[in-house]
Amino acid sequence: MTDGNDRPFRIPESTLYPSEDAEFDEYGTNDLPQYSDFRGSFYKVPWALDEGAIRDAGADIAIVGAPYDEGTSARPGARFGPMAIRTAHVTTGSPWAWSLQTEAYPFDVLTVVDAGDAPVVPGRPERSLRVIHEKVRRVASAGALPIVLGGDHSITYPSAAAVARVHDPARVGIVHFDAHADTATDQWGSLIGHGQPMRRLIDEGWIAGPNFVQVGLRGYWPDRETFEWMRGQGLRWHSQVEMEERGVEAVIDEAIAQALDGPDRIYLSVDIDVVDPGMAPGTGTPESGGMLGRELLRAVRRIAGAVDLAGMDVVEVSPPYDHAEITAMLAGNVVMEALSALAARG
Ligand SMILES: [Mn+2]
Repeated sequence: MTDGNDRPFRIPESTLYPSEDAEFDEYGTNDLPQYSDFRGSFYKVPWALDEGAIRDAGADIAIVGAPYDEGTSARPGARFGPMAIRTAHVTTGSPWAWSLQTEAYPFDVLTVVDAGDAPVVPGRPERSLRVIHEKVRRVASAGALPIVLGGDHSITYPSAAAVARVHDPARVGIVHFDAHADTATDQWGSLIGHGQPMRRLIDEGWIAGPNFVQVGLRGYWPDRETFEWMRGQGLRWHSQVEMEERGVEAVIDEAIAQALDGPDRIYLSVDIDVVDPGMAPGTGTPESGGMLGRELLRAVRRIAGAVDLAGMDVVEVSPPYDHAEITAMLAGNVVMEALSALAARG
């Protein structure tokens, strides 16, 4: 039987395969899919575990894990955050990634390494924060920009203090994305819970109050007295409602100007709970009515593309409460947007 066109259908023989002999070494680790030959680092970047290795690599950026969640007041699990963020892109990521948003190859333009985790152990919270501080201090001293994967928000206290110590506190402002101000006096008597890090940083003089700028606040905590203390310190904040009324863009531009009113560089702290729990469910203290994921990514691109970063963290990813890696993937993309924006600056 013929339908009037008897041209045969033949799938062409592929010419892409090498000879059988060459097959074993056909792909290098970076050419394989992320899930194949995955060795645990962020986007398969090389490990550089100490200051010497970071210097030898000439690293521009170093990923640091801070697997600590003993400051959590409600739902724990953020100690698994660094592991989850590093593995979230094993299905889709690539060291050859090209950013559609900034038209840059982040890993091509920048030398990015993974410095591993701070040597945190359970049951010794003060020590854990001290070793996180020391790890971040070593990375920053070696000349790399630390991007710290939390961990609960307690880790911003030792991390931002380390960056301020290396760069000079007078030169560093903070833009802090969060549903919560994290400026309470104490948490059931503890000064180092995840509700306190911002007060510690200001009280100890690591960051000047007027250069401490918070974005995304909402919900029912902290209380009036705490906001009065914040006002007394000159701290500036922009609520979620303000972003809804003025637009995210206008608020971010103002936040940048306020953080840099004196300092010349910014430490960027991103609590993933600034994003609506619908888009970031895997977190310790979810708060309804937050930013869209894409709004946060756009804001991070704007900041990393416009100012000199001194350090950055992404915190409060709690994998046991996550679903389908939604939150870990968003946190990984926050890092990728910062890298892409930095790369676009050349
Ligand atoms: Mn927080």
